[in-house]
Amino acid sequence: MQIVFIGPAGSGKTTLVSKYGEWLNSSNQRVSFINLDPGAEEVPYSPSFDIREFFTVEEIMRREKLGPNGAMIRAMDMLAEKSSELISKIGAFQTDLILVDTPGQSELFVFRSTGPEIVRSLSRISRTIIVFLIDGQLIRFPSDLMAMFSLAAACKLRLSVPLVHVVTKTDTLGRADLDLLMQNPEYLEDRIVEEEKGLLQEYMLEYSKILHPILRRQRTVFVSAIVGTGFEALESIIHDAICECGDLR
Ligand SMILES: Nc1nc2c(ncn2[C@@H]2O[C@H](COP(=O)(O)OP(=O)(O)OP(=O)(O)O)[C@@H](O)[C@H]2O)c(=O)[nH]1
Ligand SMILES: [Mg+2]
Repeated sequence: MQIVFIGPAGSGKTTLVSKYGEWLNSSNQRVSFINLDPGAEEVPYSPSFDIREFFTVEEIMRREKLGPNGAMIRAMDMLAEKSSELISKIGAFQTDLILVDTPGQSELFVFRSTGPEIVRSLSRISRTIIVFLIDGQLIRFPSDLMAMFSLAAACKLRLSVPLVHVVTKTDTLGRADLDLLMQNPEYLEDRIVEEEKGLLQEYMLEYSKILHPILRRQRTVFVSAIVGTGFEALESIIHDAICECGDLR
């Protein structure tokens, strides 16, 4: 099974890949790591495949005289050229689980063609699931919650494989309010009415009606990669989502 970690820049992908991988290893599951971020400086795990063996964003910037965004776009196109090599290598891995770390600028991976192509190819090898990371520190208002879950929904639509939500960095959060925002529609609506006005308030109330059934149907896991909490719940939600009889597809 391949687990692809995707989320906005700095949401904690690399740290979670590393710590969750260590945790799985310590419970006798054989894990391989893949780094698909050509912009990464260092990664805290030993990758079995690392895109930086082929190119890095820094090299591309120098060689092609591009800025960081242009170089990252170029890198995604070059990653697409390497995808058949990547897929055949992964096909030969002997491990139970493959954890895939993705680029910091997730929008370039998700919204250009490369990410969807790679995920499609991975899902032909074996079951593939997206873990979508939401940085808990960035959710303070209803609009933050809506924006983050909309991004997750866009990611699910683009990549067409099961996706689970994970709120990260929970060691830095008071969770109660976040739980209420996600699980209690009345609380979310009250906050919208208190904090927003006019057309935006109307829009958000409408939108919350769409979001809530989704949040209710799909559990969200809370983790702290640094402290190492929430890993059992993450494993269980991943298992539910890939299980054909699960209800999360
Ligand atoms: N407090 C806390 N900080 C965390 C946690 N996980 C990650 N961080 C911090 O968040 C920052 C970003 O973490 P990364 O793992 O590099 O995030 P990323 O999504 O891989 O970042 P990019 O690849 O640059 O997009 C680092 O400073 C981490 O130490 C966590 O569970 N708790
Ligand atoms: Mg990273």
